[in-house]
Amino acid sequence: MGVLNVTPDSFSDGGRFLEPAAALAHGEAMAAEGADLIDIGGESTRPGSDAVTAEEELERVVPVIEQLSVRVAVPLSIDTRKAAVARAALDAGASFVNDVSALRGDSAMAAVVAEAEADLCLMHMQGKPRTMQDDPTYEDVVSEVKAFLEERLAFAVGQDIPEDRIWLDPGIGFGKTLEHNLELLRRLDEIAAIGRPVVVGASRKRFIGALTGRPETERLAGSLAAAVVAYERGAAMVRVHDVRATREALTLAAGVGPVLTWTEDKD
Ligand code: HH2
Repeated sequence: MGVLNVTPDSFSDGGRFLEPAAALAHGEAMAAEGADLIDIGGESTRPGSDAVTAEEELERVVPVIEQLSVRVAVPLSIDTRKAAVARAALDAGASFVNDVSALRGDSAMAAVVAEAEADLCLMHMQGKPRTMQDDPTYEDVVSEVKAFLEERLAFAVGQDIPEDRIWLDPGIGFGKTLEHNLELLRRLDEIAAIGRPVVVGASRKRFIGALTGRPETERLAGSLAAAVVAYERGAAMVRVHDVRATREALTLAAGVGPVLTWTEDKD
């Protein structure tokens, strides 16, 4: 899943793709680099970010989705918490809704997704973007995120969204400390055990900078390591800024195949 942020303030690429022409060119480039899905967002959810109005979000994303959907064969995702934005994006050519609020942000969202027969990603977040990094606390981050995703999955299915259209995401960096993020990646197999495909968005995030000392634009090596680790522990999709490099890293990891457990008494 390639990230296309049509925003002035996203944490690693804010302002670069706010102009529709730049956004289209970047979307086409990611499709050519092998993205399987392009995730278009008009509102930053970085820690401390301010919400934007539906009108503003619509103005940013709809023209890009309309034009990109006729230029690339790759399916398009709308990254939004607002039902009105999701509906317009689906009408304009998107087929996947990436809702970082997991249907908690807008009570009309579930019906929009159900009616359009769209795919849906439900993501875990503790708190709200403005304050979520103030003091995130968990007894056991993995079991709490897992229980949340199971509850949201059941809720979505109860709202007539077929289970086989739903993806789950532990929400790396959304109300989590460095240790929480590492624990979620370490034990990602427990999230995958829910039985739905797992999405992981670790690309260029702050926890990578905390470990490597690198600014947002210099976190490719850490991001690739996170993608490979996530893949090996059961992620079905990774949400990334650097499509070509990630595809190459995952092609290598997939070529090697799954981790095998050594047993002494093999024939
Ligand atoms: N992370 C971001 C935004 N949307 N969606 C999912 N499903 N999973 C994620 O981890 C995720 C997401 C934040 O990254 P980015 O879009 O690059 O930045 P910003 O929110 O500042 O636009």
